[in-house]
Amino acid sequence: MSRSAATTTLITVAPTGAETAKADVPQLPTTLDELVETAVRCEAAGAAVIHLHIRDAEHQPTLDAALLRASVEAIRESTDLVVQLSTGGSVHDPLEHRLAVLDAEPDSCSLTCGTTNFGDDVFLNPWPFIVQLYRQSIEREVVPEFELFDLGHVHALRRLLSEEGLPYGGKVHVDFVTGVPGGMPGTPAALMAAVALLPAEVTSWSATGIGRTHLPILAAALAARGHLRVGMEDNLVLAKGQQVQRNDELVARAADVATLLQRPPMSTTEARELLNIKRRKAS
Ligand code: KMH
Ligand code: ZN
Repeated sequence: MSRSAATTTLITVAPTGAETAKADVPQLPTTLDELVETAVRCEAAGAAVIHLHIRDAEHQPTLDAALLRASVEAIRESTDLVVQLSTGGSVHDPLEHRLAVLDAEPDSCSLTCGTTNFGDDVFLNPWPFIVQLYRQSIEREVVPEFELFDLGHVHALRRLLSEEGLPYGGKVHVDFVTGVPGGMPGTPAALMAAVALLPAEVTSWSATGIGRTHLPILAAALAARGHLRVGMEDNLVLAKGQQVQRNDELVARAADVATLLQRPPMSTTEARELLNIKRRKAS
């Protein structure tokens, strides 16, 4: 019998991000070999989607076109994970470089629905950029994941869908990124307020909490029939005094909690159906 999205959990792993320095956290996967090994381990632990930021030879965030393409291809060759490239990059990346990310032909891309304060920095997402990236994702047949850092972003998503129509594939998947200093707090109350405002077109949602908000948001999302994003982009601490050593530790814990709550991890095939991902890998 096939399982439904209501009885399973989509787990996305965000293994690297753009904010943590390799020098501070040497176990952060930054090289292509480390990323592939991480992807393989996380798939085995229950992840179905990988949200990818890449680093250059000096471990600095980069949107280098060749490296992006090589990373997508290498992960595709070694796993069946849905490969989602970040179009958020780092707060220092120019908008035109972020638009060019889709040239690497990922399965999915992140698409943040508004500008947000990001610690002491600003994560810039002006409306014309959002529309341009959205139109480009439709043209390139890439499924966007709408990243919402604040209640205003929920409303911007409503406007985007009503003015521009449905995304490629027709499914609307949202990820709430909570607990960023400058965005919505990582509390169950804030998450539930945001969920309540989602437009009717949304077909699935997941949530992540930055840092210490990670576990409360994981529990709240599962309780409210949402899906999960975990990973070292968002959280570097497994428990008090215990640093995360590998991303699959976070995936395995999320899978355990989800299974305990009778919603075990979704397979990659089920995730592809949920998100209506175009098959790009030669089978
Ligand atoms: N690194 C943040 C500035 C995304 O991946 O689309 C943006 C971010 C969102 O991580
Ligand atoms: Zn990201």
